[in-house]
Amino acid sequence: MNSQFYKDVIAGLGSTPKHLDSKYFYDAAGDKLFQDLMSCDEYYPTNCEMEIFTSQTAEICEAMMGNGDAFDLIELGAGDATKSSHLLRYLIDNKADFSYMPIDISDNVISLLNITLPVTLPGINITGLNGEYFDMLKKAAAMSNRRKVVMFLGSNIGNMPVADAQEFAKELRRHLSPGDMVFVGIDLKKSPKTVLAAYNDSEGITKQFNLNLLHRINRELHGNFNIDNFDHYAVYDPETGACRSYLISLTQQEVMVGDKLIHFEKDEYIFMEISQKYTMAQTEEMAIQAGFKATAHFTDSKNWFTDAVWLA
Ligand code: AVJ
Repeated sequence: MNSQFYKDVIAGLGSTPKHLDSKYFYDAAGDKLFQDLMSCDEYYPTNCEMEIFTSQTAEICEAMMGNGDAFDLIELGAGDATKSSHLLRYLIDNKADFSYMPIDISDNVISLLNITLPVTLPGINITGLNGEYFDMLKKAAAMSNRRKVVMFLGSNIGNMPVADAQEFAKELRRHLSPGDMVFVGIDLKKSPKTVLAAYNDSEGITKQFNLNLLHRINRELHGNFNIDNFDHYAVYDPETGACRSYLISLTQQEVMVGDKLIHFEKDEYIFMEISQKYTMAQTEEMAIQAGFKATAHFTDSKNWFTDAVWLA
């Protein structure tokens, strides 16, 4: 029990207030629940970004291809690559000289992509990398010195508080060279009710998605969480644009994780995840602060979501 997962869980549940890191949502069961979420109507971000990719495929891919020189198309947090598949297909059909390098924290995801993509997208040149974003970005850079286009889709950047996202953008810029490009999907501020419904869906998929992390701790870290003793609670603050989710302890209880005893008061919360929403102006400010030029952005017809092009 000295994995990073174990250390982070013990540190998070040992602090006041308690918190867990949402990057650990994605084991095989979590990947499946997230897929269910993506096909749920109330969870709008996927549909919005899908609309952008299907309605503006050529424009997006032309921006990526630039003057036509070879490039590495690196995707941070690739998931099942459903969304990027639209772009990949166009790039292959148009004889773009690129290799696709999906990076994901889930080894389940990466081994699946390595097997399925060559079948669904014949002719694709794929190298999947399983690990943390910047570790894998360094690995990718060591493998080739071609121009880099880094995709960071699905508002994954929203799972960081604003200051961390800004720091992340700066760090990303430091890993890139002039001419390299970032293509980043960002969820925009909109009706608070619409946002909240996406993170508090009526079918309870988001609830299962959050509770799965407790199941995962039970499975992998010898925990004994009684899942029924926790409820999901989501809030959206239209002022800051932060959507936050919590698990609430329904009783006073003791839980073991490995050999560590964790005490919960009744109504005590575990902070689980932030999904930050931005204004368009804020996204451009972030790009500039990080040393990028925000050269273009693509949006869906409702203006709920943007995919921005940031040039290094
Ligand atoms: C992983 C960023 C796409 O924050 O919207 C979905 C994860 N959490 N529902 C998001 C998530 C709860 C999701 N992303």
